Amino acid sequence: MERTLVLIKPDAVQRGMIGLVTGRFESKGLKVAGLKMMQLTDGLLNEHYGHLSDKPFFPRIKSFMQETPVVAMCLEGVDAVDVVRGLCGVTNARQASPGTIRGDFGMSVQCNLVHASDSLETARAEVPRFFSDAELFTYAKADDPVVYADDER
Ligand code: IDP
Ligand code: MG
Repeated sequence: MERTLVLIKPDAVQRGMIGLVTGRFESKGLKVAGLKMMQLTDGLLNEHYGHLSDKPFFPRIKSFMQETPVVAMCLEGVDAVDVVRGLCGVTNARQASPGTIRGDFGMSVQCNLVHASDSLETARAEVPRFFSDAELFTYAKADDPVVYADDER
């Protein structure tokens, strides 16, 4: 099982889509291992978006991500990193495929509703950046046996 980080961004919070976005992941069969609301700090965003620090839009994305609290979520499942990225769609929401969260609900590059870890290596850095061990839960879920075949888990 993999674990990956999702952030529900301020545009989705402002638009009342926390439940809708969370529901997409739950309906897919991903397990919520951690979930909380957070007001992101400059320090955390400098770390989280460090790979974009030389981009002209870096200050804008930092202030955008602080406009409201975000919802941070750790999702668990087989191939969870790729599955979650696929559910989100490509960065530019206007180009994201219908059926994805960004493709169905977004019109912007910046305001694209969700963040999702882009690789297993990134997820392994991002999950502990946002969640302590005590905030992550391992539990059996009633639908586990029907979400996967026995040899897939
Ligand atoms: P990703 O979220 O699809 O992984 P990244 O390239 O990691 O995309 O960029 C992080 C976030 O920065 C994007 O989700 C988007 O909100 C914002 N962003 C990326 N490129 C641009 C841009 O060209 N203009 C404005 N914002 C951007
Ligand atoms: Mg990214």
